[in-house]
Order: sequence, then structure tokens, then C-alpha cells
Amino acid sequence: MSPSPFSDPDAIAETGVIVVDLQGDFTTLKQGALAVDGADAAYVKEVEQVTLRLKSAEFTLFATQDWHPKDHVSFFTSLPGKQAFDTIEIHGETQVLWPPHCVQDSGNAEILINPDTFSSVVKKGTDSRFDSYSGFQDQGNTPTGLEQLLRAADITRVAVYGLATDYCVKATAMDAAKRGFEVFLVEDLCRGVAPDTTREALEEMKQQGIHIITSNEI
Ligand code: VGL
Ligand code: ZN
Repeated sequence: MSPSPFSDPDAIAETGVIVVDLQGDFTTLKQGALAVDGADAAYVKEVEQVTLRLKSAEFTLFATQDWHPKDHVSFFTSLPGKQAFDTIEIHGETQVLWPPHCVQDSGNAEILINPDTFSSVVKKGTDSRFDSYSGFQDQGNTPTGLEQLLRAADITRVAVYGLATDYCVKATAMDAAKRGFEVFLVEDLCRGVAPDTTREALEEMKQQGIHIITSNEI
């Protein structure tokens, strides 16, 4: 077995950990509006434990937070006659219309790990006109600031996990790879909205050169 790329202090200093959208609305634990299968109490506890272990090991930790205004374009309630999970075309892309979720300042928009754990929490999807699955930029190409934070911390490599594998985790990992970071997707700390799109997401990430690993490898 090759040595873990995370074992020596220099490697750890260059590695950022990005915890994606670990928020009540995506969990069954908090009976979220967009609860993802398997995002239950045991899952959240495991993510928290591993994240705290990585903090003790001195990785630099980042979190993304879906943070939508009440009238957000991705909510089915923003369009007359639409239902949850209908799809429409916006800006030439297919947009799933979600139940309202992660509404700014609502309890279920809170991150389920103490925010002080992270060196930064990056909010996304804050513009009512654009969705933002990626933690790096929204669909109107406005950056969130995450890339600058990673560069300022001299990070070249990222480990990514959280919710949901087939949407925000995938988009964030793919965007990191496109920006030249070496990306490790921690599969056992992710849960997906649907099995088929989750399988496809893992395949697409592999093809992009993203390493698919498990939490015991980091
Ligand atoms: C997400 C759907 C809508 C996610 C966010 O975090 O994967 N999915 N907004
Ligand atoms: Zn959202």
C-alpha cells in the first residue's frame, strides 16, 4: 500500500478540508425540508467526529453553507404552478425546483458542527437569481471567495465530504479539480439525494481525476 498523502506535516499544511452543506435541512436527523436518505443522527455524528479528528491533526477546515433568500430561484414556490422536484431550464441549464430549504437565518440552515471548528464558513446561493451547488461560484459565475481563502492558506490539495454527493459535493469537488487543486472525495462521509445520480456523480468525479477515498485513509 502506498503511504497516505496525508501522513506528514508538510502534506497536512497544504491540505484543506471542505465540509459541504452539513445543515439541518439536508438531514433526516432534523427532519429537513430536503432530507437526504441516510443523513441521520449516526451519519452526522460520524462526520463531526472525523472533522474534529482532522482539526486535531491540524488540517485547515472550511465549511460551505447553503444560504438562500426566501424567494430563491431554486424554490418551486417561487414559480406559479410548479411542484417540488419539477425541472425547468434557466440560463441554458436544467434546474431542479427544490422545496424551500436553508432559508437565511432559519434554524435548519445552521451548520450541524460548531462553526468555530472552521477557519472559514463560506455561504453560497445567497443571490435570489442564481443557484450555487458549487462552493466556489454560483451559476452567474460570481465567486464565493472560497478559492481565495484556499490560496491565501497555501492549500494545494483538498479533502471534500458532506451533502449531497450528487449535487453540492460533486459540484464543489469538480470545481476544485478544475481550479488545479488535487481532490480527495471522502465517500463514506457523503450521502446522495438519489442512488443513480450518486453513482453517476462518483463516476464523473473519478474521470476528472478526483481520488475517491474513505475516512480511514485520511
Ligand atoms: C443542495 C440541492 C439544493 C446540496 C443544495 O447541498 O447538495 N442540493 N441545494
Ligand atoms: Zn440549495
